[in-house]
Amino acid sequence: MCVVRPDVARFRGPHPEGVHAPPYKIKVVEPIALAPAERRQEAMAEAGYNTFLLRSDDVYVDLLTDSGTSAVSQEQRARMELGDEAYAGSRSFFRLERAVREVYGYKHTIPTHQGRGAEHLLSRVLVQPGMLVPSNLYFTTSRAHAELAGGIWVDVAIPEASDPESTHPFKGNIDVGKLEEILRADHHRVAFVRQEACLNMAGGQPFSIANLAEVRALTLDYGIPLMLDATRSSENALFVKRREEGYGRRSLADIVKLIADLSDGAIFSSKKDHFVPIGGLAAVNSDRLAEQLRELVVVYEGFPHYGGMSGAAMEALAQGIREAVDEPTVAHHVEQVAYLAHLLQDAGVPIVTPPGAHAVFLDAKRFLPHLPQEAFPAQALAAALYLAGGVRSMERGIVSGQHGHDPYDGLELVRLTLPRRVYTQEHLAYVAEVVVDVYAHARTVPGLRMTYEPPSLRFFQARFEPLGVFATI
Ligand code: P61
Repeated sequence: MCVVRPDVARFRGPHPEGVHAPPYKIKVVEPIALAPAERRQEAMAEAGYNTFLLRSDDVYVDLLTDSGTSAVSQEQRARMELGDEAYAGSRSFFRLERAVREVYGYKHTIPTHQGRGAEHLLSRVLVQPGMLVPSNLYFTTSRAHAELAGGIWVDVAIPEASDPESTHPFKGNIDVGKLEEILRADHHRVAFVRQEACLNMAGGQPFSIANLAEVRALTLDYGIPLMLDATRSSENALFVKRREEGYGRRSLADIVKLIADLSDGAIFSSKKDHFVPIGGLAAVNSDRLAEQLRELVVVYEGFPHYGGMSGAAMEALAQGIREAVDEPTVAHHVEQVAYLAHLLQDAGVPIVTPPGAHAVFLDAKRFLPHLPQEAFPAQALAAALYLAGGVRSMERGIVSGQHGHDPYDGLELVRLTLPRRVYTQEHLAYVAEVVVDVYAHARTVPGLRMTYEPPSLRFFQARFEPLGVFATI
């Protein structure tokens, strides 16, 4: 059956969400191949059972991340030719600044080499030792920069954010009561409040406008800056349009702007919603804060008119920002995720619900119930998926989440992340087959032992040894 909606043709297959036909066709291709099973065994051992350490030549379908891995459009490529590589006063910077003003409305744009560059600058300016940073869950690099500046991260996510089985439509919401308590008791110690769009660590889950507006009202009452992590705010806006009453008829661009209007500023990793391989931004309204950020950008990133990006990269980013409010483009990505999620749910595979913006998250605690958390179930599952079918995913469990030597009994997830405009429905069907196969043999997946633990952001480079033999599936 084919149902035509005004915006785009929507094909409904056996899966309730169906899938959008892509609003693009493919002009340039990159060959990929499934390495033989013996090579995959060798490659995984060489990588110390850490998917970050695999070579991409050994990977077939790469769902490690949507960061910098999306396909650029012909318009982005064309504009790259116009890159003005002047060290200062680059035309490309001013085009980028205009795109940020038009799409998000922020007055000042400070470009950085990528998102964590912006997080670093923001934390250095706003966080003094001992200050608090309340946020809807943490993100690895955001928390690391706040802590390097001496700050204390405080989780103010709603409890549903940490429950993989909750079907709450807005698991990215902040617990307003909890935030109010902190502000009431300690507002002079709060550096800024951070709210992340499509909350990565909860499974790519959005916040509602109603929640953001409440958080906004509180931060205004106490005079505390509200800074968004707007890296995936386009997708958050799409969920608002589809799930929150009163927004169904608003354009995606309107909702994206509304989200930005409810904040004092934002950081962006532009490698996600903005479709560029590299780049990031801090964007703020306050003249004073912009001045302080510019004082630091020259130390750590580059002159404020490029901040670590080339003129060509800024041109691609300016165009990418406009594409990030194109509803069919954003909807296609989110619906690809929903499609993969439904294939897996139909087969009984335990995933985080509802499916998130940019990834399907497997719940490794339920997938591999025989493994205790000390045996790194999510890390082991990511290894098993690669061994079974060359599919690369990312651990988001105790390896990524444990903080120093604090006890950790939190989420234990494997992220299957979809780059934008890259993989087809056939790739997703293949991935689903691999996951379902591994699920059928879940009991054979052994745990792991960590053999090398780097001192910070350990998940990137940690190494492991299997506690048994990974069966050939
Ligand atoms: C990702 F395993 N994300 O999701 P940068 N904020 C948010 C992000 O998602 C984000 C950054 C800031 C990545 C890359 C990555 O533990 C990891 O441009 C919501 O990567 O510097 C990045 O932006 C940082 C993967 C980062 C990780 C940290 O795959």
